[in-house]
Amino acid sequence: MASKQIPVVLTVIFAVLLAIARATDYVVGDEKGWGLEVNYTSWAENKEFRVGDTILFSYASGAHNVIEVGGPDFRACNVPQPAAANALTSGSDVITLTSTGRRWFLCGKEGHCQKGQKILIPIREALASPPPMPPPTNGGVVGFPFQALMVAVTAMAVVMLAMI
Ligand SMILES: *[C@@H]1O[C@H](CO)[C@@H](O)[C@H](O)[C@H]1NC(C)=O
Ligand SMILES: [Cu+2]
Repeated sequence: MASKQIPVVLTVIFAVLLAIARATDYVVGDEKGWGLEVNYTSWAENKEFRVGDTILFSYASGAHNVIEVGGPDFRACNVPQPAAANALTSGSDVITLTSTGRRWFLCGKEGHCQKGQKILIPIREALASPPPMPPPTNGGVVGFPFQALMVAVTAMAVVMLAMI
């Protein structure tokens, strides 16, 4: 193959990988789940939550719960009353991140928030157009995520520079 085609091929591969990686399903605390043994600040630290991603709070039902609060309640570990009305309690609670901004969650069980069972989720824009996205039908160019294309073009430029 002519060497001029290599950047194009790499770009296509890169763009496809990016499109596949659109939405992420996070398990809060990973295998330790939602409880008292995880530092959720450091768990969230290196993650990029984006619109369209989901977060799963996994715990033994009854042992904990999940309550979404505002920033001041989050910082003060204040559980809005009545707690039961606001709490998710299934033990397998999925939250879909539908818009950019910040969301705050804590456990409403006595003393748990104070022990660190709270998490701030900063949400950035989706990498691509909002999922679910119809699969490409005719050639795959129409409707292709704009941002993915931008990244791909940048990657192509980098590859071409490297080849000079
Ligand atoms: C949790 O992690 C954050 C960030 O890594 C750190 O600043 C904080 O001190 C930790 N908290 C505890 C209780 O260890
Ligand atoms: Cu708890």
